[in-house]
Amino acid sequence: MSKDYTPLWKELGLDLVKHDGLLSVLSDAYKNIYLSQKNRPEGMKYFDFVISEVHGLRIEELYEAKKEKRKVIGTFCVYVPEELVLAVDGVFVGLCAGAEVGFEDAEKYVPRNTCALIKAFMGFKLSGLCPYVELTDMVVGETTCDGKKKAYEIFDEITKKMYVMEIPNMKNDSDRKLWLGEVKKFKDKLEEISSKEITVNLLKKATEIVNQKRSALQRLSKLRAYDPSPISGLDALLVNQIAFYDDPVRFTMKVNELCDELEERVKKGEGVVPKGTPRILISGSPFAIPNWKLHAIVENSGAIVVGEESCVGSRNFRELTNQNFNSLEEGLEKIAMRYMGIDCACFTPNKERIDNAKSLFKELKADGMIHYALQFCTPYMMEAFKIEKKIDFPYMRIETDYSMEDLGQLKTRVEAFIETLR
Ligand code: BJ8
Repeated sequence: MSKDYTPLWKELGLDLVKHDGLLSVLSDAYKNIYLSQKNRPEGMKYFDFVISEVHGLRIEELYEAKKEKRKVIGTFCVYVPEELVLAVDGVFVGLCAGAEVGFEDAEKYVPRNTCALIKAFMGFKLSGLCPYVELTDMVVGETTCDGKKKAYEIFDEITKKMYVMEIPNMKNDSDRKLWLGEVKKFKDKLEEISSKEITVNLLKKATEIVNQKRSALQRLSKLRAYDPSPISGLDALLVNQIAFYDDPVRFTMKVNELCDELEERVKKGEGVVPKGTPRILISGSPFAIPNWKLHAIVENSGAIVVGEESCVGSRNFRELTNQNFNSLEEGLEKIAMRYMGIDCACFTPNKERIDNAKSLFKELKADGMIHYALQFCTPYMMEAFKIEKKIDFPYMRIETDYSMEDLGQLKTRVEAFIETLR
């Protein structure tokens, strides 16, 4: 880190001893998994820097933003409309949920058989390890899976900061109407806590910023379709993870710079692996940072990950919000419509996801798909079977969590799958 942030962490009430331990484990993992990769694009240096300052500079930026009376809004799901947060000049951040941290503490509040993502966000908070959650003015949850819904009730008792948006389970006209109402209520809530009014121009500007960010991520995704791929799956995953907490304008600029470099690589036929390396599309539960486990296994087994059909991936950037609106009402409708298009497994029916996964597979010229579900994530575990019956390409199902206990077993299975693709 560029300086000592201990006074800031102390002020935020973090457990300094445990926090030091966490940072040192993270830094070792990053060195082993990321910095050991060969032939990385120069443009990844920015993202390495962001990671090295994930609990440093970015936290200081958020702290400064709060001093300027800007509101920091924490989220756990891609259904929460970022545009509205930016329209009140707020800061939008995805909260820590991707590591096996504080599980013992979490299990005092939720059953052991809860998905790792939920236990992680509870654990990070309960063990005093997430500076982001301490800086938030409001944490926005959503009624997606049952685990999250119930965990948010408990999280509210602990943090007193929760605001929950009701996400319908279906996509009929009445559900869309309900969702539009929720988007409007969220706008009102943001206006209330920030004492700022969202005008049509502010909403347009915010929509443009978010669209530009998603367009940059789309551009990165398209570049991964080349064989050889100019970037590793691990690096592309990292960029997609950082999309949830970096400043959106700076992030977009850096992703576009990275893409310029990758385009040059493509022109020269340069890649991070030899042409013809087996190409894997991963589909399923989200990869909250720093969950790099499956990508590391795949890429250390002689294949390359070329895409993520996931919320930390295509589900986050596939659709832009229609910017052609002339009134606030129309703008809110376009936003509601855009987010209702997301194909999370929490919806029923959810045929779009199968269609989207199939077309992404084709677009990215993948050779095989690995369906990844976090253990106890019923929606994705169930859909894994459904997808298997509807596709005609090589496919394997994996259920895992954040622990390293099943590493050997997973590696054996993944290697065997990759072997069949050669
Ligand atoms: S839109 S995937 S981010 S809900 S992994 S907590 S589903 S039991 S995270 Fe998600 Fe929004 Fe859907 Fe995406 Fe539950 Fe599954 Fe755990 Fe999950």
